[in-house]
Amino acid sequence: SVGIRRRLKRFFRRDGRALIFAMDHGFEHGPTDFEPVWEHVNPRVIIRKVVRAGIDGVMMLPGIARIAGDEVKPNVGLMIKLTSKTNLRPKDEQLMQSQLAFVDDAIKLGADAIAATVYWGSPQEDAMMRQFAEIVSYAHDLGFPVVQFAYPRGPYINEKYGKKEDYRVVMYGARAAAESGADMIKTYWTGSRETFAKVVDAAAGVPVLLSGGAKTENPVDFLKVVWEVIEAGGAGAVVGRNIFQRENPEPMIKALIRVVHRNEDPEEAAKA
Ligand code: FBP
Repeated sequence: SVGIRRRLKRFFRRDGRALIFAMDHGFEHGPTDFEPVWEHVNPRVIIRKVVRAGIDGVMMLPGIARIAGDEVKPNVGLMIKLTSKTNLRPKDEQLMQSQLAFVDDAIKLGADAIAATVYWGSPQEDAMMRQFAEIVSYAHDLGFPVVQFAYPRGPYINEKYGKKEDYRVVMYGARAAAESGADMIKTYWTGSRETFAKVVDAAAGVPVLLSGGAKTENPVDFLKVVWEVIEAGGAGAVVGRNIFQRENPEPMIKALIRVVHRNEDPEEAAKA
């Protein structure tokens, strides 16, 4: 619908690419993720910084939007994620995300897009698929785009492919995300431009964004991955730890913008 298309454009610049800040870690990993730069445990502080630095969009859970939604200026896309899990759960229940709020709640908080995770290959894949179907059907009815964090993980994946970052697994997840109605896909780095290009192809035109991953010691190492993603036809990146675990996130955000939107060489972008 036109509503979905218009709202999607709030995240992407004219080049069709986006740099989005992720901040659901306090719930998903626990507040220890903020210990490297403790003042960033305060969502208002870090969101103000990333917005000032020129980020295109931000992703958060509903409660963080209640606390810090005012910091997200109207020209910045707001993505509200409706599923999560804590790291406190028993290990055999870690392969499931539960719904902690509803599409209506996200809309009331001013969301431009709704986000939800699916662990493809999980023993609870069936429940997660149903959860995603309910979210996507309701959100689409109201004209809201849905972002799927398509994260394949599960015992059979490890047995058959060795690791969840194997491109055959990642592109399978991206394809399943596209086929289940996602308007944007967020997924893992596959290790090379050639393999990531296949992930992009498998998504059949649905924009694919990189999921940041753990902070790299050297910022250039992360910029290089994002550069490869862009060269592979990826639509940008959703980045958490590589931003908020840095004392001053601004240079990293500015460098990421140069790489994502100007295809700038990572070494040059890091120096600028
Ligand atoms: P990062 O850039 O810090 O990796 O954030 C992306 C993200 O998807 C978060 O939204 C989420 O909390 C986290 O990674 C999940 O990571 P995992 O499930 O791999 O521990």
